[in-house]
Amino acid sequence: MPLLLQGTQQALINKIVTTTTHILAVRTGQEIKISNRDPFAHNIHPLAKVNREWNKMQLPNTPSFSYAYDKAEFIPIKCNIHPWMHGYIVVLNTSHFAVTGEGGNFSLPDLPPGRYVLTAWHETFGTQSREITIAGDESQTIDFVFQAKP
Ligand SMILES: [Cu+2]
Repeated sequence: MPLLLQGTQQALINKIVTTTTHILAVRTGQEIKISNRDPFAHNIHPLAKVNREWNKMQLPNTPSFSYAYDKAEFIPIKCNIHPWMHGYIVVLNTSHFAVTGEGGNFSLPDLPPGRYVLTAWHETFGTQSREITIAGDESQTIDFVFQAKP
């Protein structure tokens, strides 16, 4: 089971393991709220290399705590107690990002006109980038195809 990560403005890491995504994307400096709703302890351990690495024991029925990362980084996160719990915190220098939903769809609403490098990242299949130009009020469909390795 993955570590459940979810969040919007105030991101929340919730360790009850019931959903499909285990990727949390935030901006640099954005607060990530980490809470334990399970009746047992976790040791939350983001494996940062560019940012500071830390781990923290979180007992049941204890208050949530918050953390923000200063630098952009793709940070694997695990629980030191439960080896099946893992996910990623993706810290980005841009506010234009999305985590794909079921079916792999994403949207980037309110992207101002301009030229962009659009990068798709998958934890197993790596990254693909494409230059796009957005003019005016248009909307574009961009498809990325990742090949599963045999
Ligand atoms: Cu755990």
